[in-house]
Amino acid sequence: MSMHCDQCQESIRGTGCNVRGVCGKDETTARLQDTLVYAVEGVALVAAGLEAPLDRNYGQFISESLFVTVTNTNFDEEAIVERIRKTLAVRDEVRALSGKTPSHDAATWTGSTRDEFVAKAVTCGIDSLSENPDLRSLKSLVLYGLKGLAAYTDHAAVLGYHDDEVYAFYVKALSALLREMTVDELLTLVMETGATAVKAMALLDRANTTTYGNPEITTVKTGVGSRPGILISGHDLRDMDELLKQTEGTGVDVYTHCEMLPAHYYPAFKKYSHFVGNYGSSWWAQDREFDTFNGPILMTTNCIVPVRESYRHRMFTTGMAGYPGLRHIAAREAGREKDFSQIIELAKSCQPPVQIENGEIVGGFAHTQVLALADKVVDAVKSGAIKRFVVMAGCDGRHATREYYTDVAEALPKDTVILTAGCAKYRYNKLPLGDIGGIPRVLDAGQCNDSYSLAVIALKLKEVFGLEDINDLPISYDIAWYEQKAVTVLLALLYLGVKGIRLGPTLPEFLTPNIAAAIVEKFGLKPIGTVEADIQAMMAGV
Ligand code: SF4
Ligand code: SF3
Repeated sequence: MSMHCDQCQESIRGTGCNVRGVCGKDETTARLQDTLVYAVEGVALVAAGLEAPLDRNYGQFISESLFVTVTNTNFDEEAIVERIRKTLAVRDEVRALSGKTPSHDAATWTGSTRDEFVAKAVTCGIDSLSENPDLRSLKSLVLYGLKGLAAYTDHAAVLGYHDDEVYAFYVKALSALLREMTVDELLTLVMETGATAVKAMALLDRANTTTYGNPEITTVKTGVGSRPGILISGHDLRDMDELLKQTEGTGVDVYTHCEMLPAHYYPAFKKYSHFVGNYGSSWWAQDREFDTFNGPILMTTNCIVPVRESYRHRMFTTGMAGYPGLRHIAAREAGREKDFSQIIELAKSCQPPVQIENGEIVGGFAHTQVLALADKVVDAVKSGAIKRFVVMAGCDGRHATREYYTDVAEALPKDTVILTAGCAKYRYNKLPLGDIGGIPRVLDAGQCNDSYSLAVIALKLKEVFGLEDINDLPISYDIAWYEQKAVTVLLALLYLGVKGIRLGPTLPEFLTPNIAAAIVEKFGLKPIGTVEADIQAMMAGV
């Protein structure tokens, strides 16, 4: 048995991961995830036969199942086996509702044991998408875009927000992956994935801001207090909300890690005095940082790295996240909050965190906050005080090549402003880059889930400056990617007509030379180069 996974930037160059994932995913888990994706495609295939729109519960279920397969989200064989079983049951339910049985195996295959599901993957992994490498490459681009999309729609659904058009697109696109398609058909589907990504990101933005308020400019402390703490990571704001409520008055503090940092920017959360600050940095440094944190850690989504023995007993997962041997906080029962009491009890018996830094991070520049400063920003552009904006959003990762982003941030001329979102910011968000007339030179909109803000800001500036084309704005894009949500954001930007995006540290392994060349030609997408050459080109608007 072997595996084949190429969905993230750290995939082994030339072959993809085929013995064990660089992320730590083993063959069995990789196989099970392939089978889960195939089971979800089966749901979509039978749902295509429904007369009525897909019920929202099924839309949410599809989102959850795909989210499980996003890089670094779920490594737990047992949880994935159970999810495949449930997905097959959902498929059969939807098939019965439609009254039609498509002749494709995805609509009818059965199985119930781990071994059957592992064996099934031999015929339904990514290699089965097409025998033609270019077609397989385009199908992979759609599939990975859908996985990122699923994370967004799951987060929105958790807050009670749904978009039936997005759910309908899952049915259309996932079932399309099961049939032969031409390059042109697939290119159209890629663009539709980008269009749907914009809708899903807008939905999530509405869900977050309606529920928790509009992010505000906030200074977040990176030092620690003297009480025991709980560290919460991942992207799920409802978990954040309920953890803060349940820890209030218990003598336990709450700290954010990695992509949970932007929770500090929301009015609904910043009001808590025991919400102390952010501990540590990016996801890939978690093994060191979780070690010194001393208290329990709650992982609400990706990114989990292989768990060290030293903190295994105090690490928990919830939602779609999972890791073998860790305790998992169960889903909410109808009308009730999740129960975090065992984490809180454990925290009370732990030592306070060891301080590893003692500074501040400023963020909260989501679209409403930046647009509130629009006059100031526009004046700064008109007066020449701001020459250029550089969007450096996306993901962080382990490889030393990502020092490029630190070097770019440091070397950019002082009259440039960096717009960011996602964990990519940890490469430069603690540098003393200063401000321009009171406007910080790094404007952090929030999580990767908030990348929509950057699109709204660009579209608003286009309107304010009376421009016809978004590409006439003094904005360059120097994006870092790692997992599939970044693929989704990239497709959204391409759909919005943004040209000349730099993407790094490398172009996706899953793009064949032909497909990469086609995308480069059509959208002007380019791999990053040297720091000096890229800055020079960006400042020249190239
Ligand atoms: Fe490899 Fe990335 Fe797949 Fe993990 S998610 S197995 S690192 S390609
Ligand atoms: Fe980061 Fe995993 Fe992508 Fe949310 S936490 S941006 S990599």
